[in-house]
Amino acid sequence: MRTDTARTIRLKDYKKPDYTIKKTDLTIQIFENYTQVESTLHMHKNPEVVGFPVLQLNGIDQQIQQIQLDELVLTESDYQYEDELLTVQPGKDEFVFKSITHIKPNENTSLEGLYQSGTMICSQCEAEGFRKITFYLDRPDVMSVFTTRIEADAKQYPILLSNGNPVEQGELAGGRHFATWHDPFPKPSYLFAAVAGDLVRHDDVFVTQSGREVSLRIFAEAHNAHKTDFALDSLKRSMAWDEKRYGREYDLDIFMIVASDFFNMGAMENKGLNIFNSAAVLASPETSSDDRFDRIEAIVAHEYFHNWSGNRVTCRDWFQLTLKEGLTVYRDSQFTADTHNATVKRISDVDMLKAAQFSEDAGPNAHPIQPQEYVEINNFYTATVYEKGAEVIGMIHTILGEALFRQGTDLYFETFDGQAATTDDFIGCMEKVSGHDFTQFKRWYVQAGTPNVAVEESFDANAGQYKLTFTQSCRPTPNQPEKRPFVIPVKMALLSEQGKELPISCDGDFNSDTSVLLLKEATTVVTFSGLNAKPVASLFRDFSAPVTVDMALSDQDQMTLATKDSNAFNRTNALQSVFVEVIRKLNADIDSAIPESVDELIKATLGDGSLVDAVKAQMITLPSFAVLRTMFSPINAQALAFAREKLKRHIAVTFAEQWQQLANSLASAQPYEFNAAEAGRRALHGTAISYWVSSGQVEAINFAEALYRAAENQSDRLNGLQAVLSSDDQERSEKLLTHYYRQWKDDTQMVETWLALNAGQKSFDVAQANALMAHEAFDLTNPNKVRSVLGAFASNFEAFHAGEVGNYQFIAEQIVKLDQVNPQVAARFTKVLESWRVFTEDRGVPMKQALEMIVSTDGLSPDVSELAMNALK
Ligand code: 0A1
Ligand code: ZN
Repeated sequence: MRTDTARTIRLKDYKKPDYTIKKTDLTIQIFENYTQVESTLHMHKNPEVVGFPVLQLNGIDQQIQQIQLDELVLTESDYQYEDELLTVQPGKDEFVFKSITHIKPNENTSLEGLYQSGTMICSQCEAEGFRKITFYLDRPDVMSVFTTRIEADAKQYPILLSNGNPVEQGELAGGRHFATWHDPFPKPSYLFAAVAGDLVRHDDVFVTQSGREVSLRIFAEAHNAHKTDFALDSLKRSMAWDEKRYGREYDLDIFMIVASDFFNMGAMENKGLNIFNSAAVLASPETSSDDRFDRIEAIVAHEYFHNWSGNRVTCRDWFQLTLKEGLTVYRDSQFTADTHNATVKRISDVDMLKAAQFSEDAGPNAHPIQPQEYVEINNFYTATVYEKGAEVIGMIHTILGEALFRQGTDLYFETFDGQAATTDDFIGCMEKVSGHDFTQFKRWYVQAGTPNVAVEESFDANAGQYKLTFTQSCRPTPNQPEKRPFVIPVKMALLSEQGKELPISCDGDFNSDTSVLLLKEATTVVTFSGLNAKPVASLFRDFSAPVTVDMALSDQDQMTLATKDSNAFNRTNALQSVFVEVIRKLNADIDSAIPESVDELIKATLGDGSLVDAVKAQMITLPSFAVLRTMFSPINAQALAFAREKLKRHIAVTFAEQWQQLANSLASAQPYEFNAAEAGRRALHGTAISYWVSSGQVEAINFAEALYRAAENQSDRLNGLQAVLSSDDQERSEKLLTHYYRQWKDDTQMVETWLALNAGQKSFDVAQANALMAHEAFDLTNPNKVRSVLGAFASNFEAFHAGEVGNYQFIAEQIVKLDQVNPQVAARFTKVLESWRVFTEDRGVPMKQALEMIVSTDGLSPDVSELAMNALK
C-alpha cells in the first residue's frame, strides 16, 4: 500500500484535527509469522467543526481483517484504504472506531513500527511509526490514554512490556500468556512502545523528592545482560538532578529501559518504557571507553529528561521538534557539565556543533531549527534541530540568567502540562517571567545559516577608550537569500596583558551581572572607557552564541588569550585558532614554516599546573578534519590532509621526550573508575601516546602495542590500539586487529568497535570496505554495523576524501542498496556527498556524479530522494 508520491508538509497549513481519540485500547497478539493488532479508539469530534468530515486515519502496510464503526462492521465499500490513509465516514460526535489488522514485524527492516530485533520484538514510533502498527491519527496533537494488552508465546517471549503501569498478567491456552499495561497520562502515538522478548531484568528503586517509590528496571537480551549497572546508576542520578535543578519529579510507579541491538537512532523516550540502542546503554569497563561511558550517561539522562520536556509537555506538530529536542539536549548538557567538568563538556559540545551543525548550515540541506516545510520528517532529526536548538535555549539562559530562566521553565511546565505546545508557548513563558521582549530573538527559530560576526577594535590612548565594532552577516541558505539581524549575546571580558579581568564600563547594551553584551543591529559599536592601556578582548566566552567570529588579533594578543584567558573555553579556542592558521598556511604551501608560537603554546599548556588533564588534552589535540573542513573553501582534501599531518608530526617530534614521559607517568595504576579526573588522565595519556607514536620512534609503537595487550579496560586498550593503527606499521596494525576480533568476537559492542576501527584506518579503501561488508560480523540490516563500516569510512577524511575518488561511487551504491532495507539510515549517508560544491573539482565532480547516480535510481524512498535532490539543486 506504500506509494512514493512525496508530499511537502508546511507549517503554515497546520490545522487542528477534526477528531480526537480520548481512549485507545490495543490488543497485540504476536504469532510466529505475523502479529494481529486489534485497536479500539474512543473518538470525539472537535466541537468547533461543523458537519461530519470524513475520518482519515494513517496506516502503512496494514492487512485489514476488520473495520468497525460502533457496532457496525464495515464492508469494503464502506471504507477506502489508499495512499497510506484509511477513510471512513462517521456520523456522530462520539463514536468507537475499531480495526483488526495484521502486520509483519519479522519482515520490517525499516525498524519503524513493530519490528524484530534479535530474539525480541520491539517498537519505534517517533516520528510516524505508529501508523505501521495500526490505523491511527498519527500526529502529536492527538493525545490519548492507552491501555495495551500483549499476548505471545510464554517461552519465546516471557517478558511483555508497554507504557505505564502493569495492571494484569496471566496464562492463556496453548502455552501463551498476556500482560496488560495502562498509561494514565494522555500521550501522542509517537510515545507508544511495546516489547516482547526473553530478557534479563536488572532492578533498582528510586525514591522521589516527595517520597514515592519508583521501580527501575533495565531489560537486555542474555548476551548483553552484564552491562546494565552503569545505565541504572546514570538513571538514578538523572532523576535526582532533574528534581533539584528543574523541580521535575517522575510520575509513574515504574520506569523501564530496554536495550535493543537493532535501532535506528540512539534511544527513544517512550513514556515509562524507553527503548535504547544497545550501544547507547550497555557499558562495562572491559568493553566501553570513557567516551562511551560519557555518551551513555548523557543519553540515559536525555531520554529521562524527555519525561517532562517532550512527554508531559509534548509538541503540537513536527515543526515544533526543537521545542522538545533543543530543550532536552540543553538539559542533558547541563547535567553532564554539573556531573563532571563544565569546561570539558562545553569544549566537546562546541566541537561537535562546529563539525556537524556548521556544515549542515553551510550546505544545500540547511534549515532553521524550526523548519517551515519538509517532505520526510525523519530527515529533520538533525544537528540543527537538536544541537543548534540547544544553543538557542542556552542563549535564552545566557540573556536572562539562572533565576529567571528557571522561573520560565517552571511556568512552561506548569502551564502546558498535558498539552501539545509550540516554541512560541515556550518563549511566551520566558517573556512573562522576565518582561524581556524576545520578538527579534525569535529569528533564531526561522532563519537558517551560521551568522558571522566581524569584530574590529581600536584604542584611543588619550581618551582611555577602547572601541569594538561588531558587524554581523549571514550567508544565504536555500529559500532564504537575505537574513535580518539576529540578537547575539556576547559574554565577554576585557583582559590586561597579564590576563587579569578589567572592570567594564561601556555605552553598549551590557549587563554587568551576567557580563553579557547584546548585539541587535547589523553593526554595533561599543565604546569602553576608563582604560589606561589597550585591553585584550575575550569575546563570546563559553561560546555564548552559535556564530563564527572574524577578528584580526595581534600575535601578542593571541598569545595572551591562548595562555592566560581565565575563561578556559576561550583559552582553548584561542589556542585552536593558532593551529587552524598554521594548517591554513601549510594547506596553501606545505613548505611554509611552522611558527615558533606553536612550540611555545604546547610548552606553556603542558607546563600549566592549573589546567586539568582533560582540558589539556583538548587544548593540544589538533582540530579534527570534521571541524577543519568547515573553515576551508574550497577544500583541497589531499592538501588539507598533508597540512594537518605535517603539523602533527612537528609537534610529535619537537616534544617527543615529553610525550614519552607522559605516556609513562599517566599510565593507569588503580582499577578502572569512570569519573572526570580519571577519564581526563586517560584522555591526556591517549593524546601523549598518539603524538609519541607519530614522532616515529620505535619505542613508542612498542609501548602502544604493549598497552593494548596489557589493558584491563577499553580506554587503555583503545589508547594503545588507535595509536598503532594511526602509524605506518600496517603489519602490526593488522596483527592487532586480528587479535582484537578473535578476543572479542562474541561481544556485540566490541565487534561494532572493531568494524569502526578497521574503517577508521588511514589506508582504508573500497576493496577493504567490500571485504568488511562480506565479513561474518557484518549485517546490512543492522544500523550499528552499517554505521560502524560506512559511517566510520565516510568520516575518515584521510581515507574517504583524500583517498581514491571511487569512494564516492561506492558510497552511492551502498546508499541505494541500503535504501531498500532501511530508508531512514540510508538517508543519513546521503549527507556525506552533499558538500560537493565546497571541494576542489577533483573531488567535487565525482561527488556530484555519485549524487546524480542516486537520484536517477528508480523507487527511491522519500527519505533519500529529498536529501539527494536538494543536494543537487
Ligand atoms: N526522540 C529521540 C530520538 C529519535 C528520533 C527518531 C527516531 O526514529 C525516527 C528514533 C529516536 C531522542 O531525541 O532521543
Ligand atoms: Zn531527544
